[in-house]
Amino acid sequence: MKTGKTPRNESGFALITALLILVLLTIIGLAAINSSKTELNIAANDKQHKVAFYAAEAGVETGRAVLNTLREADVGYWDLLLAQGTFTYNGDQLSTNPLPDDYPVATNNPNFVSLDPVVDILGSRTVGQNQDAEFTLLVRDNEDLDNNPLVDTDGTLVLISAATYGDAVASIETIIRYIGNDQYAQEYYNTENTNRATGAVSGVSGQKRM
Ligand SMILES: [Ca+2]
Ligand SMILES: [Ca+2]
Repeated sequence: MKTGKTPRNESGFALITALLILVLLTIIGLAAINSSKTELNIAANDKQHKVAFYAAEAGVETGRAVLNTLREADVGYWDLLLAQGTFTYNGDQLSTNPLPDDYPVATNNPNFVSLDPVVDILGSRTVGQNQDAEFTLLVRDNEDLDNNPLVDTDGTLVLISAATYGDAVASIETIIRYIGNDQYAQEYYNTENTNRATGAVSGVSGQKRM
């Protein structure tokens, strides 16, 4: 048996080099897959939030229509809504509910009442291709200087529409103003938020639509 150093094996060196390249390519591939997954997640979150936002927008339109219709029918209905009183409209018994504990967005005013029971009788709160986005509506009196949050003296209310779609929540707070018999309403978008950190659309504060 021969003793001494074994000569270096060049095919072994090539094998190690090939393995190193293979590991490197695998790492690059995995990083690319990871990056693609992140991009897909961002796109999915963005879509969810956009659907939620437009559902909230639909809620604003519905709330505005319901409030204007009721106001048109009887000037006292808004006060009954604020005070959670029961009244009859077109044969239906209507009444608001207290501010729900599980409302999807924070409100800083306990005078909000839920308009949902009224909307559920007069219309629908689900929207979207598969009716899988849902909005929920709150209403309260604005600060109309009569020291009474249960009585509206200036034809103006605050409406919040919060919509959920998947994990996303979007809310819009608006001012609904009724002037004369014109069914006039004015909206200010002044809140807009989401539970999702990624994919949130930019804020729309200060936008005004007549
Ligand atoms: Ca008032
Ligand atoms: Ca008012």
